[in-house]
Parts: sequence; structure tokens; C-alpha cells
Amino acid sequence: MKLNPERAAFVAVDIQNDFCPGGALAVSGGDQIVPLINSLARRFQTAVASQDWHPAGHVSFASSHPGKHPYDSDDATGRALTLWPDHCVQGTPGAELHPLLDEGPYRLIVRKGFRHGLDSYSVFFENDGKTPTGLEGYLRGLSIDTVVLAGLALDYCVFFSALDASALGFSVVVVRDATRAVDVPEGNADRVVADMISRGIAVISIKELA
Ligand code: VGL
Ligand code: ZN
Repeated sequence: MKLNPERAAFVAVDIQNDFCPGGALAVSGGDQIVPLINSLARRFQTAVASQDWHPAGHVSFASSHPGKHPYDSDDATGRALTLWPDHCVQGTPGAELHPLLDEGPYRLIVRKGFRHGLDSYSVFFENDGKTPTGLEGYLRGLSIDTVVLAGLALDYCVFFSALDASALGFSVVVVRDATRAVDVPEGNADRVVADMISRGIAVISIKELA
């Protein structure tokens, strides 16, 4: 796959300590993708990183809902109704970008999920489906038409970012080997990949990127 370097942006989703082994919401093998993310980011003129950035007591934390447990679902309104362990709390080491992530290539770091009562999986819109993060405007301002996504987690933040990017009219590419999935419930990763492909999103491996 050949991309126009003037028109394609790379988005590295949530490469943060809490999503890596030892972190609060560890994604199996999350740290293994860091070298791939570094090599991908260097190939793009426009690279953006996102950072899950929650206040303490955030609505997405199971601990904020008496009687609920991490990975339970909640009936609050929103697009995905899962409750999580406390993670990516603003200013804590878990919220920091992974120490081996090379931050040099990134022009912009977008923080999301910072409103107390609203979660944000997507790097484009928070989970109400309408509150923008500003990333769309940033990319349009640079005449970007193609969004290349990788990072954590495939079946949450990467997936919802890919759906939003596609709905906004960007061409969307997901580099699957530079992602890892939560895979809760089990099979979720395969389900979201099939869903993305059915919507015309390209799910490729890193070696397919020219
Ligand atoms: C994420 C669950 C909760 C992610 C963020 O980055 O995929 N997942 N917050
Ligand atoms: Zn989160």
C-alpha cells in the first residue's frame, strides 16, 4: 500500500504505561508494539499521539460505581458500556507515554477522556458521539485525507477511532501487528476486525506499507 506523504497522518493511540504489562489496564503484549510504533511514526510527516487522560474518580472507573467491578458493563448512556479499573489518571506514572516511545516524530499529542462524566475511546469524538477532540479540525487544516492507526487497544480506542475517521470521510488504515487487544469479551478483537473490514477500513500488516 502506497500512501501520499503529504496527505497521510499516522495516529499512535494510547501508548501509555497503564495499557502495558504492569499497568492498571494492561493489554497483553502492549509493550511489544512500541518499536513498531516508533518505526511507523518516523515514516510520516504528520504523526499524532493520543493519551487517555482521566481525572481521579472518572465515570469509566468501576470504583466510581458502588457494587460494580472492572469489566462489568454499566447502563449509563454512551457507546460502549464497559467499566474499567482506575487507569490513566492525570499526572500519574500510569498515564505517561511509554518510556520507550520516541516522542520526536509527533507534531501533536491529543488528550481525551478528561471530562469527569464522559469517556472517550475515539481520538475524534468522545463517547457521546458528538463532543470533538479537535483532531478532525487539525487534520483537515493540514489537508490530510488518510488516517493510519495503530496502538492500544485494538478493540476499544483503535476501533472507535477507525470508525469515526471513516465516518468523517477519511481513508482509514489500521496496522494490525502494531496493535494489541483487550479482547474482553473473548473474540472481541476478531469481531472488530471483521466489522472494520466490512466498512471499507483497510486492516493491514506493517510490511504491506510501502
Ligand atoms: C482504552 C479502555 C479504557 C483504550 C481506554 O485506550 O483502548 N480502553 N480507556
Ligand atoms: Zn480510559
